Amino acid sequence: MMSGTLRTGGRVLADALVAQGIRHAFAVPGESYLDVLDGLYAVQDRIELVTCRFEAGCVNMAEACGKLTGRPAAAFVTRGPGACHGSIGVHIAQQDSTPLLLFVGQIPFEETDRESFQEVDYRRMFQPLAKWVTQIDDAARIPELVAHAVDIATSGRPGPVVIALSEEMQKRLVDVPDIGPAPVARAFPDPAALQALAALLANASRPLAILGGSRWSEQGRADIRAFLVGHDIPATVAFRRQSLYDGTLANYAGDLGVGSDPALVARAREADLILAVGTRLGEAVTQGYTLYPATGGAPIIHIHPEASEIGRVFRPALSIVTDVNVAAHALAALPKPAETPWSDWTRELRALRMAGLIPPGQTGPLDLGHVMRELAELLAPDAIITCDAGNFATWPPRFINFRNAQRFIGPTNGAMGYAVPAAIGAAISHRGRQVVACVGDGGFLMTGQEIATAFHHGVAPIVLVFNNAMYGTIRMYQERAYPGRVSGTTLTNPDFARFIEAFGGHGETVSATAEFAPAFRRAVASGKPAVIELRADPEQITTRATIAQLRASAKG
Ligand SMILES: Cc1ncc(C[n+]2csc(CCOP(=O)(O)OP(=O)(O)O)c2C)c(N)n1
Ligand SMILES: [Mg+2]
Repeated sequence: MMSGTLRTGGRVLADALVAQGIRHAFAVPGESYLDVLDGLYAVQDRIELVTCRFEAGCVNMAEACGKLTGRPAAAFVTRGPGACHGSIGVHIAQQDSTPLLLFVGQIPFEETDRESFQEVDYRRMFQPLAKWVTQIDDAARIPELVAHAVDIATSGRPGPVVIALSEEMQKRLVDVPDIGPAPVARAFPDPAALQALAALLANASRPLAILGGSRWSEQGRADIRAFLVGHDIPATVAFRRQSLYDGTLANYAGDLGVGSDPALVARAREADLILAVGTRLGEAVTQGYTLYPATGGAPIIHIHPEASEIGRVFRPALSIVTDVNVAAHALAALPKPAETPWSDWTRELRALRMAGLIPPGQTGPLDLGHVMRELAELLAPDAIITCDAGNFATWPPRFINFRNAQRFIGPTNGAMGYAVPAAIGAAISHRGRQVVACVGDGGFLMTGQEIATAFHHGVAPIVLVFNNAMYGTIRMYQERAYPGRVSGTTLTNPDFARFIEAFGGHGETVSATAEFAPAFRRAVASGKPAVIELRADPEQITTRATIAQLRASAKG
């Protein structure tokens, strides 16, 4: 926008998003930000405004967009109630290190601190949930503060920024230039540290890589792959970070997180060099901080964009503060070693992974292990798979080696209600890609109604509802701690196929293994948003245990 042009704050904000390259805004409207909605009306050819049904869904859609692209999407919610509903997406973005902008319409500035209608102090409310919280009270500062918010969301350890927009500020007419994106400052590794890394590797006989974190670029993924394949180092991914590595490669060893293969976890404890790239060494990855001793164990090389994450629990032998993609580039440039004495170890871990893919057989007519093996064959080569939180969520990563162009994403903070909105956000921001959501019967009825947003915006995700008629994860803990005393964890469900049919979508109910593949093909062919209900045997409480087995071991 040229200077000399007066614009409302609402319009300046919409233009600021355009200037920052933001292409998607997910919103549940409120009278607290009418002027921004009007600004978005003016830029509708450049920003797709997605009208959502629930703020938790709305912010999750934006979070999924940010997770997949590495750039923040914008979410808009109204003050008070809207901000409270939307806060779960901020928590996900914080724990998952996802760039995100959440805008909250604020009360008129002159009413501050009267506890006026829906008044909340967002700086205090979001302080422990967000990377940064601000409030814009001067329309002339919108371009500056939005640019700064994007820089914060995307730099160092990425995360969510919450921006409250006071009401009358949005109406004010100002003459202010737009501010475009700046290249994000990237930290580069010290060449001496890379030498030290190579020296530690030269002394290793059982190295193990753990990949995690966010904002990996295509080039970064290719570079880390070239390094790990070139050095034949076994690659694992952190909890729900399957998107970072091609599972079909001969050095992919599986995931370290919740529900991981105990055999892999046992072998990971025997590694004599840990190369953690981009990941936090957080609770899920480290099996409740037990995977390695905090000090005095095998050397840990920790590469992370934020210095304060390194050595937080596990004291590293070598720490490198750098952008993940820069790190990958530098690692790919290391000379290939003449020999890789750990190659037998790498083959052994891969063999474990491949053995784990064979469904062991389970009780009941619907064998989810076999269903997942079939799903692996049925998914488009570049499908995006979104996952919710629950015990069902351990079936896909256990039985599918996701391919290079496929993307498997889920909330590493364990938030139920993520998968359906994430699938819709993914489908809207990646039109033409196949999108499949995996969700439990519990999680589906938290945000499954967002499927209406898919219809409204013309996208057609396929939702697999794993129905075991319970909050299975909690039942699992219950059976371990209080065997046989089922309390508060059983569910009564609707007919999920008819649920989606009421919206005009395609519904399928699958009760036996052989029914799955034809049902999935019909769902794809329908071209409509689809729900495939998988009537899982409740007795098969995890991929590895039945309820009877849990009870037996709890009593034993
Ligand atoms: C928003 C939210 N609420 C509650 C929980 C606690 N919780 C974790 S898993 C789970 C049960 C999930 O049930 P379902 O979606 O049916 O999956 P299942 O475990 O049965 O496979 C619950 C209640 C959570 N993680 N997130
Ligand atoms: Mg369930």
